[in-house]
Amino acid sequence: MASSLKNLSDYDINAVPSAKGLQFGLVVAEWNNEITEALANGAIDTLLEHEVSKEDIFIKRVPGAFELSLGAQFFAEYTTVDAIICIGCVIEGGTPHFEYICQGVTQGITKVGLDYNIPVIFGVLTTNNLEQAQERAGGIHGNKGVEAAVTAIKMADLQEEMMDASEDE
Ligand code: DLZ
Repeated sequence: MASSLKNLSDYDINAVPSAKGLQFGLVVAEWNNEITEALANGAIDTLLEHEVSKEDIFIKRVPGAFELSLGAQFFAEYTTVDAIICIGCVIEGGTPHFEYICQGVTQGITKVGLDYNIPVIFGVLTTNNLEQAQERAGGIHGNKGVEAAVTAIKMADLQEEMMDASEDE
């Protein structure tokens, strides 16, 4: 069971609730855009497969992964989306830049979700090289954008369920 969860790209479509009527914001980093666009397409296709209407998917681009948190915060602050998917790809170089960006975006995305009480999903690849990124953006390790979308749907559904339950109390 645990191993079946390692690659959500091969997930059981029936185990994911319908996302009909929900709205999703995608923040996509432009750095390594060959990878991030493949991830974004994976996420969009997955949302559509789960009955999200095209009009309910909002896409905004930011320069790099470091800007994803603020992009997510703009969605949380200025829109009515039910969940936000952050898509990026940070590839390790020869300087400590990699660590700073990864740390910044991880903490930033977590903070927006907690501050705004909204699912903010970490669809960011952090890889040693371009090949590893390609393997996870539609290659042998699946498409992590698909996994991010599945996670977003599940979290939005969970939030709805818990909000409904609290209103019934
Ligand atoms: C500067 C930089 C570097 C070196 N590498 C990446 C990367 O691999 N992936 C990515 O998304 N962004 C990178 N950036 C840009 C930063 O995320 C950010 O856009 C700039 O530092 C400006 O704040």
